[in-house]
Amino acid sequence: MGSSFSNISAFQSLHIVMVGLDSAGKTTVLYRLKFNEFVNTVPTIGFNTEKIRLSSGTAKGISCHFWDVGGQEKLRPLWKSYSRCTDGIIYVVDSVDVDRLEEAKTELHKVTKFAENQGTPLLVIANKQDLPSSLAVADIEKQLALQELTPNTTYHIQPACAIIGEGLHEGMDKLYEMILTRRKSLKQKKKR
Ligand code: G3D
Ligand code: MG
Repeated sequence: MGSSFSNISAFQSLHIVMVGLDSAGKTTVLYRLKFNEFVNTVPTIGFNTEKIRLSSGTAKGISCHFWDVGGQEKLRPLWKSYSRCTDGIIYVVDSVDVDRLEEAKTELHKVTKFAENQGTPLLVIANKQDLPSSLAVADIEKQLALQELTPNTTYHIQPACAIIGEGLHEGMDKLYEMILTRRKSLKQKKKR
């Protein structure tokens, strides 16, 4: 592991919450990362949680405690309590579900505006890129208005296909980098 990644111990777990509209592919992402294979999902009523040691990329060996919270409308009020004070937020978007992109945008902006989430690094997974009608990442970034998120939200948008796992480790590496950068700047602020 490179020196810039050496200040999170392999024994320390990062706390990551995964939210997004129902059927975006959150649970598929979770079990793909956990088992390195496709697991058939059923709609999540409540949440799933897994401790996963990342197996690839620059974040290899880093342990993450994931919370995958159901995305149906009646479950979304739960997102506030699950996302508060986490190390990172993953927001999964269905790149084909153009009709609900506006709804996805509204819900995402709500989550990043919670006081407890100020500054929490955000990984947006533009999922289902394997489907021919999937929107390009640049379009999704624009439609979700990611650049309008509060000024202190650092984000990365990652094209992915959770079914085969493509893009997931790249995305996790970016999230990990953003988490490290944030920790460093919080430490420096404390010293001042
Ligand atoms: P959720 O947890 O966000 O609600 P799920 O979503 O993980 O349950 O996935 C919802 C559906 O999307 C599932 O199909 C799942 O197989 C599918 N899916 C997830 N990721 C991808 C992907 O990258 N590409 C494609 N093509 N499909 C994906 P079903 O048929 O079980 O509803
Ligand atoms: Mg689910």
